[in-house]
Amino acid sequence: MTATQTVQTDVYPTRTGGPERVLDRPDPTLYGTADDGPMDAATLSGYDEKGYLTVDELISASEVAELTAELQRLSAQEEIRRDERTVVEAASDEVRSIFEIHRISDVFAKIANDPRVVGRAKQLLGSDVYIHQSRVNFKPGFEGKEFMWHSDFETWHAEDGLPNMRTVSISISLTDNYSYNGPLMIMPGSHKKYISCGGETPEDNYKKSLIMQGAGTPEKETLTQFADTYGIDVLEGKAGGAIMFDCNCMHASNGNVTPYPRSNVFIVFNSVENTAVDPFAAAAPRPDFIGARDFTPAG
Ligand code: 6CS
Ligand code: FE
Repeated sequence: MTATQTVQTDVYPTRTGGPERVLDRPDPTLYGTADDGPMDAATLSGYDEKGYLTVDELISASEVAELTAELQRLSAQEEIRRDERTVVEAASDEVRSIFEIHRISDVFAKIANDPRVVGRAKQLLGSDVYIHQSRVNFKPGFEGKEFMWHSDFETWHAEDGLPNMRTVSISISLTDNYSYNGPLMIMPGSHKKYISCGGETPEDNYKKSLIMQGAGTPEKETLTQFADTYGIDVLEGKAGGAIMFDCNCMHASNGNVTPYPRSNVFIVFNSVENTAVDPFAAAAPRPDFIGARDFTPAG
């Protein structure tokens, strides 16, 4: 270690090759107050307690239509399909996600930096924020695969080097989310406990984990304890609505065997007081289209 390199204490050890452990979360969930943005005290305390909040009609029907048209335009482009930032469904060869969507598309850059979005993220995190990751997720009808239960922070800590839990994701629905077409499921309150996972991070893990996560998925008995303790909320909602959820919520989504696609734009805001350092449990950081190294404030 060079003299200048500061030792970053690892508050959230994981994938250290030891057994899985459930740890307390020393970091707060909510960093701002009702005076710091558009959300009132009741909304904020609900977020603090459950780890998430919902916003009905965050964007208008015409904005949904504009984003959807942009999606269709992008996913039809051969160079987008070939781009390393595009993840294709293993089975159907359909586009599953496009990462860094706010850099690829001006239409998505606009919503990612919209005051209705950034203002809420700044209020929850109590500081300026930058975009750690953005992606648009398609869960195509009949083919959409599931996402197994996980904490996003566990990955962003282990593989992207986010030191503390001062990070919030927003998922803006571009299609109606029904109980049956693979909506987001969150265990309310689970964000207050941190599951330190066993195992170790494989080399270039992101090449597989973005299709089907392996390292960092908790054991079944831990997930059973969590489900029994916290329950499972299924986040149904109309297109144009949004869910904002803490980086450490235990969440998942089922597959989609219905004809109705489930598409959303997913943007991760990290506090500028919590910028990425070296990964805590990986040989090298993931590419910056997955974990940003540009900390320019959003908005
Ligand atoms: O690894 C990641 O960063 C991504 N993986 C999942 C399943 N959720 C969060 C994030 O987009
Ligand atoms: Fe996730």
